Amino acid sequence: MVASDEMAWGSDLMAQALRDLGTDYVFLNPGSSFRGLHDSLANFLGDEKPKMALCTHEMIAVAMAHGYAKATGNTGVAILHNLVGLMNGSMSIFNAFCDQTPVLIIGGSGPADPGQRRFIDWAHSANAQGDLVRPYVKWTDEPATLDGAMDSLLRAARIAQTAPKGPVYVSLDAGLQEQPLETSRTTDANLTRYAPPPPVHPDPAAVERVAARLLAAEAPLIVCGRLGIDRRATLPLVRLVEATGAAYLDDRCIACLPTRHPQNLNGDRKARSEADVILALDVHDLTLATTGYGVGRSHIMGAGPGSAGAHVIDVSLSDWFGNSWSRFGGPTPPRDDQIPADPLVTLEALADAAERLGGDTARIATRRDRLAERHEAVRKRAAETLEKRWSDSPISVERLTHEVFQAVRAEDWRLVVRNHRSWKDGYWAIPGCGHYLGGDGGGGVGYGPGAAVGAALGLKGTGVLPVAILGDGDFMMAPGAIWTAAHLGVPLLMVLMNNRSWGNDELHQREIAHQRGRDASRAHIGQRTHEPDADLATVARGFGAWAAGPVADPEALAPVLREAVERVKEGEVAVVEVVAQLE
Ligand SMILES: Cc1ncc(C[n+]2csc(CCOP(=O)(O)OP(=O)(O)O)c2C)c(N)n1
Repeated sequence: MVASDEMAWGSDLMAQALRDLGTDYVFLNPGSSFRGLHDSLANFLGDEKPKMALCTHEMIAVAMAHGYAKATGNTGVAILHNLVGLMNGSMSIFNAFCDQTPVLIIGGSGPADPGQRRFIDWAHSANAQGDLVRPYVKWTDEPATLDGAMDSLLRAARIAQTAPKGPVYVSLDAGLQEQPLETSRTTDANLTRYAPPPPVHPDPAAVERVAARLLAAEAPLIVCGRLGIDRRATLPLVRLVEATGAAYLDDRCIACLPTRHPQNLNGDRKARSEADVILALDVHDLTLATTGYGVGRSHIMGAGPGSAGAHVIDVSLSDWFGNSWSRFGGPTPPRDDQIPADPLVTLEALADAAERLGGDTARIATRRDRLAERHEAVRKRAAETLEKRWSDSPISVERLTHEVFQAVRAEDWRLVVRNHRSWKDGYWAIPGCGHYLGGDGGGGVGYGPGAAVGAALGLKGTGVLPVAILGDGDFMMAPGAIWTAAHLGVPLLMVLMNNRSWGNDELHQREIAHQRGRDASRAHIGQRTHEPDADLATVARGFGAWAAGPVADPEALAPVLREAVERVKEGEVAVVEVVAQLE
């Protein structure tokens, strides 16, 4: 019998490689295709670095790795059982791909040797298992030897962290995992030599040109995207916005510039159409950022005026995004200038250049004053709407958004997930990049619970209070994430915006009924989760959370949220179910 702390099996070496790569957690649902690796994690590494985070569904496991990666900047690692686990996890892999998030998916597979297969291994093995997810990962491999597995893990980790980042898939053959090591092995501990490449710097001439163009513009607009999850971006973004006097908008599902900055025009419908120069920073769908999609084909080349009016500058690595399969990212966007370089480094260079060049300072000051008035007008409208809908029952989305912020504003909070369809601008004071971790990326519902718990796990022990605001539909697809949070003692405030409907799609049914002149009062059929009303607080409690609700009385909301925050500060996962309006 070999002592458990002695490296003796193929999977011991694989587990050691995961530790060497800096993996603190692996998110998994178990399966015999990685029972060797599972044993090595439990017995050889003692369930520490990495620690196993047991999940109730593979969709949740990958979403947790996704959220964890966004909260920490490290690669999230999930282990999925052969084909069936991979199938369950595939939608979340797609989300991580679209969200350009580094996630290492380890698959169990095989055994490749037919002589070692049980009946179920035949059914659960594909000749090329990675085919299932190849279109939406950056790389796949199915190494045939142990040396191959070591090289594959290193390569996968590097590719995942190379910008544009994304998920990678490596399946480790069960036979290799269970193979005894014939000679004593070590892993190469000097991992810095395998590090991803440093950021690509911009062409200085292009930086000068773009800064000058922004300064000379009549109505410049800056739109910032994925860069918004990186806290380091706040200061240079503020500097660039102020030096150029540009209007500012967040790209979809992100928050970058401080929301109270007077040039922040989120919520102002005209900001986009008025612009004569648009700088898009790390924006994946340039058409959406520059024109917004309307109904019709006006954004397709030759089909209408599109974004021809504005001079569009693209600062991103989008052309390097390895997307050979889908049209994710929108129609082929027209661009007048581009800087294909690291967005953060370029942003810093642009801020320096704009400050140095200066421009017409009086004109820029006037522009900033005008923007400040419009910024205040958006705030005023938000305050008026809140007042008007203050006592609504079910609780209005505005009041819900407002009350959650009031409950956490004194804490060092992070908004780890929010239901972006019903998010209302104007109620949260977001101090800048990194305070909201952005959306699901690919629009796959079921992301929220796992991503929130994964992010909160990444933030555990930092003193930060993680907050998630989820739709009831999103929650109902993956409520088991709560169990993992309770099991691992993950502090998290999760607010469920329960409109008792797959609201986004109920609205679609209303629209189509109107278009067709049909009865829109039937739009709720096949959409509402009523009769019976699901009691989500009880579900959360059943998974081990502290939970309150359903809260229907608007006056009861603030005290319940305050109590929930106290629970989170004591280290618990607290779920508050709120009965909310659809719009
Ligand atoms: C996996 C998946 N299934 C279905 C959809 C279609 N869809 C988009 S939003 C949505 C409703 C989500 O409901 P909920 O989370 O309650 O949010 P609400 O729209 O009510 O605010 C659905 C079903 C999707 N995007 N992804």
